[in-house]
Amino acid sequence: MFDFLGKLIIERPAGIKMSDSKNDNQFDVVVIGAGFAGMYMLHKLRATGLKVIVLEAGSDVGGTWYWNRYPGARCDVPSMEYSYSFSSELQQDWDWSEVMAGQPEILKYAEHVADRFTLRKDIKFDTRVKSAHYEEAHQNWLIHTEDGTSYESRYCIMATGCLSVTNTPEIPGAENFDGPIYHTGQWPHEGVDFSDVSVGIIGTGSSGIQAIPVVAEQAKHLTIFQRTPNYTMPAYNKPLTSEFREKARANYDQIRADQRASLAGIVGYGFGFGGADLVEPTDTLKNTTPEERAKLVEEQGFGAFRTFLDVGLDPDANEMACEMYRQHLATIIEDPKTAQGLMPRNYPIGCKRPVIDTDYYQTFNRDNVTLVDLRQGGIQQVTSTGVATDQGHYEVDALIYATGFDAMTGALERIDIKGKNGKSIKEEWHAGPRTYLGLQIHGFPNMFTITGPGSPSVLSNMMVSIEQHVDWIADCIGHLEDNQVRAIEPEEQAVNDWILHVNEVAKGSMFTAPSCNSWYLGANIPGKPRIFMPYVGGVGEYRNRCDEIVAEGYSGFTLSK
Ligand code: N01
Repeated sequence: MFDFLGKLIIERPAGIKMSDSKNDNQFDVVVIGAGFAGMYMLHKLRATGLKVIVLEAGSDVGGTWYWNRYPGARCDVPSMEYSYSFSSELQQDWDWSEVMAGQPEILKYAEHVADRFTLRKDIKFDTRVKSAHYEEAHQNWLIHTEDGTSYESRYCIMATGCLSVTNTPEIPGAENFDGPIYHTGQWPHEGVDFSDVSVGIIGTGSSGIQAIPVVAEQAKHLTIFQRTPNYTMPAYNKPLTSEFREKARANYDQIRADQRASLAGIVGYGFGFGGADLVEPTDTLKNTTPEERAKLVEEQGFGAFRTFLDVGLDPDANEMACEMYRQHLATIIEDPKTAQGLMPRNYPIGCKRPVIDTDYYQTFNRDNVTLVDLRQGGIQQVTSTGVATDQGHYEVDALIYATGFDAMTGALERIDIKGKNGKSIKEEWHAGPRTYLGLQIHGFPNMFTITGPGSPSVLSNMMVSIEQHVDWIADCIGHLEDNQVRAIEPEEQAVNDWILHVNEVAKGSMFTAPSCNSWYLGANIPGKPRIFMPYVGGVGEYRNRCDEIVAEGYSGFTLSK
């Protein structure tokens, strides 16, 4: 166990300034969260000689991979790309077993990193942060945890994750249900045995779509309550050969460089759709005839429209692609009514987060699976024995909520964060999140948000975006320390300009189409302001802008001595 009152003294590289002497609860930096962001932040800051602690609500490292242990949980980014690049030895040593790794393997990787870099000794687990208040008089952050401890720190770094606060809709009667209710995002660590159990699952986003095939294999019966069908593509996951791993490892420098310069932080090195390389779409779907489109669907299935550039830009071309999608779907599902029920309609492909699945649609051909298309009649209430809908009552013994997260802002707003003049983050963000670069908030000096709203974040391979932010923040703190600067915060005008830019680049994309309701827009949480939160301009462009800002002497930031 981590000995919190014990020694936090670490070896300081020669030439690096020692922090002032401090008592046990005074730090240079408090990092909140020990997922991949918090872990790397700790490793990086240690090298600067500052006194750092990480506070983590869970009992171990891993963040999203620690909590999301539902059956079928898997990453949809190739594992050799969804991994740290900061240590060449680490990336040469670690063997990924599959193209897209499952949750247990990714958690093992996080644990390995924690062991390898002895991270746990500076992480206080089972510690949930309740509040973080900026004390203007001392230019410090005062951080309180639920166990009643207070920490004082010059810098406060939020590594709280973008999809870490679960969304549990208040469905009337849920408290009267006789069986257990699970949430995919807070899955029991000991696992759940669904043998001989009739299970109901609410939600068909990435989590539901991953869990459904695996639960169906085990359960007596699985009833799927689907409000909005999703567009989902097969993952074509498979074991990695040692030849492939070796080849990728030999090319890691190039792969990492290409990731950093790309749009989404993914190169797709050898892992593209159906085993083919990823392609840059260039063709125009609107120039094709119905016969040509039908042929494409017959030959390429769900991949039929992947080479067409206008699908992402032109609503009419997008609707053609949606129709091609539905045509192929109809050929997979045996029961025509179920096929109709699974067909997404009235919103574009590319509005919601793309879903990658394993045997999702095939699952609906099983005898023990029932689809309840809630578009034909919604949920009225949960009863003691099941779920009552406008289409009738469905008996289930156990319920799974695969109902997602209060994304991007949820984890930050759940903490009582107050900046200058006692202004809360909730007040500052009452009309939606306002940041400069997704890294800092005006009026909250020395607080940083890793992969915060306004950065590429959830639109990218999170590992690439996490590493970029951590490196930027560590360099920034190093600059402040070297130049005896006491505080940094963005100018209000810089925030306004950045938000304008974030909205500008998202305009015209399918993400912000009027018919689109996604968690990117906050549309899944009642009362949440409808604002497109991540930065769509791409990780390469974004990185360049962040670097330019540093080269311009931190333009848009106020640095005070
Ligand atoms: O959550 P979601 P998720 N009654 O919000 C439904 C990442 N992730 O956990 O669409 C009935 O996407 C809701 O219906 P609707 C990934 O970024 C990644 O699945 O609002 N239904 C929807 O179907 C992903 O996008 C991986 O109409 C209700 C579902 O619940 C993000 O996490 C794996 C309802 C929620 O879908 C979130 O995915 C898993 C209600 N009252 C997650 N309330 C990979 O790496 C909500 N729903 C592969």
